[in-house]
Amino acid sequence: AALMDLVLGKLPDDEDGEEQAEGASEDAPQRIKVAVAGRPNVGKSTLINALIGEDRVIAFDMPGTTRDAIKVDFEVDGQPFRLIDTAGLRKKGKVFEAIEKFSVIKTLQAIEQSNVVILVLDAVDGISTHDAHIAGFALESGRALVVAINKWDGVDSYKRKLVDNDLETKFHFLKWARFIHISALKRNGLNHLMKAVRDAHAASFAKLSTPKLTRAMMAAVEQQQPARSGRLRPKLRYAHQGGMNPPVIVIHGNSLQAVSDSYKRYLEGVFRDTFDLAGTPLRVEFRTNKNPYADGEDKR
Ligand SMILES: Nc1nc2c(ncn2[C@@H]2O[C@H](COP(=O)(O)OP(=O)(O)OP(=O)(O)O)[C@@H](O)[C@H]2O)c(=O)[nH]1
Ligand SMILES: [Mg+2]
Repeated sequence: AALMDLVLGKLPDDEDGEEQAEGASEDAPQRIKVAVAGRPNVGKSTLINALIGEDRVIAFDMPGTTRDAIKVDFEVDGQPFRLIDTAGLRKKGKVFEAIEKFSVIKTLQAIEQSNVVILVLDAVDGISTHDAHIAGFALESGRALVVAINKWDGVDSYKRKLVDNDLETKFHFLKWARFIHISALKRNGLNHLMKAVRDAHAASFAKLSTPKLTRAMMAAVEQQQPARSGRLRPKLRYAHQGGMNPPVIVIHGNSLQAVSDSYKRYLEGVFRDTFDLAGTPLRVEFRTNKNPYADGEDKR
């Protein structure tokens, strides 16, 4: 969101108010909003046309073909989707850049307003650090993410290995995301892709009960205690869900400010495994009990 503020800083609010991110809403929205994002020319528009079975958006072998965020509604097996085609993002210095000035803003907005992002990569062109930056933005925005490695028809087995190795090094921070090899042109792998989108969406709107979360947390603590930090011994008491899309898990207790980042990551991993939260970012937050009588450990 920081990047979004940076980009939007000097610009008028031009979007329709209807399109709010639904992170705070009680239930998953009926229609799954999917932003299709990636570098210019990777095949985003081709993918959308392949999914809907019509040539509804313009695809062309020229970077910068799509200038605006275009919405297309369609259904798969009775599940309504809204696909949002976006302009390809380039990276220049610390900010994103598109062929046209306003395209980048529309693209970043489309990501923020979606429930799931399909990040399209180009196997023929190879995996670049720009791809990882776009993934990083999706991650920061909290959206569920599926990575589509497109143009798989255009690479031989040698290049396929190179691409997969590259993905492991450049996308190691996305271990929880699904990676699907597709050919938008030949319409291969599209069922797999949409299944992954539905799973990621379900995970990002998962309902996690307080007793189940607390039980999982207790089991994690039993397995491995949080380390003492100076005179502070963190005490984890219970956990509840603080939000969806992405799921937020709030842990209550004492001296939680002393919990290390690595222990926090350990807890995230436990929650991911326990509740099958593949495909979505996950946030674990700590809330320390302010009651001085309940906080005896700190006083001594
Ligand atoms: N071999 C191969 N070519 C593809 C595939 N998908 C797309 N292409 C080609 O890649 C080129 C770019 O496709 P687009 O769909 O316009 O790409 P885009 O990501 O929408 O590009 P921008 O709108 O400029 O950001 C076109 O020539 C497509 O035919 C694929 O699966 N295999
Ligand atoms: Mg396009």
